Amino acid sequence: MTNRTFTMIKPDATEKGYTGAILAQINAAGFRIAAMKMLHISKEKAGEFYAVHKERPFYGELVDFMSRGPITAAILEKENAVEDFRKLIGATNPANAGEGTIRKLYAASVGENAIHGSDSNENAAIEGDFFFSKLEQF
Ligand code: 3AN
Repeated sequence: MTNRTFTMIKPDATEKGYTGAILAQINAAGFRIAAMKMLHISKEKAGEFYAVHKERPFYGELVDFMSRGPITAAILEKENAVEDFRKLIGATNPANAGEGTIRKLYAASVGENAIHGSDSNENAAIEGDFFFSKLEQF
């Protein structure tokens, strides 16, 4: 049982200047930032991160998008972090996301959907370790 999840504020939200507002909403929802960095990942690194989606038709588009510009990666801590964070960000397609969710407020489309949130405790740990060494996790 872990109380941590992993997130990335994606290039679309970064380009539009939403990083600060999104981080404020995450903090206001009760998440503690346990690790954070802003970085621009290569296509290779994006492809590795999303390797589980390799066979999906949108894989190439997803890799191009995620390596288009800077992202903010973070590990977040809260009780029931994975599930509560998925609720806070809303559905993958912003058209289906609930009122007040981060994707409803800041995402443009299913492809450019502003933010990532881990879908399980296991993936939260794998994804956090993908971006942060143990020395960078607090
Ligand atoms: P989520 O991020 O909500 O867990 P996943 O894991 O199904 O959604 O998809 C991973 C990422 O792939 C999404 N955040 C989105 O950027 C992209 N994606 C998912 N479905 C599509 C689609 N139909 N067309 C384009 N991109 C997609």
